Amino acid sequence: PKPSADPPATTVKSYACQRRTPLKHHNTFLTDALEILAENAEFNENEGRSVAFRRSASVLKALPHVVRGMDDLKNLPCLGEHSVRVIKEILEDGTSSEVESTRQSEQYQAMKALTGVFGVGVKSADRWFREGLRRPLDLIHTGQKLNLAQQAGVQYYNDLNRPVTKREAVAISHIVEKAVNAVLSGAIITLMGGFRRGKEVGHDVDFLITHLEEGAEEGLMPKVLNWLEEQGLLLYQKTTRNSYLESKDGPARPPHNLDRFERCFSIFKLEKGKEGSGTSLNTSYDSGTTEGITGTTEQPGPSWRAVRVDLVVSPFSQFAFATLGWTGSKLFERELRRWAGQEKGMSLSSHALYDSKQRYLRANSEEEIFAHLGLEYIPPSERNA
Ligand code: TTP
Ligand code: MN
Ligand code: MN
Ligand code: MN
Repeated sequence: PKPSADPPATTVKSYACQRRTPLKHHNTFLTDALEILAENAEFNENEGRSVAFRRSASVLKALPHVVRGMDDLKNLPCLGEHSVRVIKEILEDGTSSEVESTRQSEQYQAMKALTGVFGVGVKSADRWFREGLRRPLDLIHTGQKLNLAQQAGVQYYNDLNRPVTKREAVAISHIVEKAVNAVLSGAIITLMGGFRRGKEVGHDVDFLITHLEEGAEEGLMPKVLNWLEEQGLLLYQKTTRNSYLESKDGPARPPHNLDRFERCFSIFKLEKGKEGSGTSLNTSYDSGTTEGITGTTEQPGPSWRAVRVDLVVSPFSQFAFATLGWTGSKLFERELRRWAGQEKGMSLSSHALYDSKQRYLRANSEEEIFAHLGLEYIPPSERNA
């Protein structure tokens, strides 16, 4: 067959939430390169640039074929001049000099290593980089003041940078189910994030917890955490309000929601060799319970590993929005909100959807939210934008 003599009329829609993006696609050699540049732009706190590269990469992920030449880019949306230049270089030379020099650069490597520590954001990493720090261990050697999250991040650095397998995610699910059921019966626990989109590995495990009876979920998070703590299963935890609530451009919403939607960033202690057995609970630990990360010098050894877990509790009335908001990918979420705002004059968050007249639009399922937004339903496995 002639490759691109007669380019197929592949119409790619311009918002990621209008397209199907499978987990495995045909253009990793290009998207990996563009995503290095996106990541580097994030390290330089250039959000506009970062999003532009991520959007370009995402368009290529949605293509049903390998990009072999510049003709294949005809009629594709979102490809800015810079991205096109990078793609052209890779198609012609096999690599892009900009991508390679970024990859090799001291700043990129140090920022990657430092932001790879749980609890370390771009701002801290950049400050430390400018002070001459390069590796996570430099934080210890130079006696940097670290908050509790960062202390845990350093302590469990190796484990937290090792991918979490689906098998381990299932084992963690069993623990979370046991914990939740111990303090409230009839709660619904759903695996979110990358694993819901079909990923085989992840950097953490995300859960959304709700209850059919509105209000029954109130006060659940502290009880669950207490239970986990008592069992010695928590290495670190911090509960915060949902970050979407902090954003100034979020939708108007009833103030009582502010206190009802909780999120917990945590690190679980997962016993090895218990995955898939249905229970990972075993009280024969080498040391007692831990409080935060204080009072423990124990390191992940042969018997257990540390796993990042995100827990979110949502009232049932917001469950569909929370489900959509916590499934990802991050770009897909961002594009959904941009679509809602720019194309529909609506306002979408992981709590609610408001129309252009600030009227709340009820939804009991993700399908209903897509319908409100005038979008074709995209299943989780096709949201890997
Ligand atoms: P992550 O766990 O960061 O990413 P992921 O699960 O897609 O991939 P990984 O394998 O690396 O873990 O985020 C999961 C989803 O949660 C993501 O779509 C964004 C969403 N989310 C937040 O991160 N913060 C929030 O406050 C809300 C409401 C959602
Ligand atoms: Mn995740
Ligand atoms: Mn991630
Ligand atoms: Mn997460």
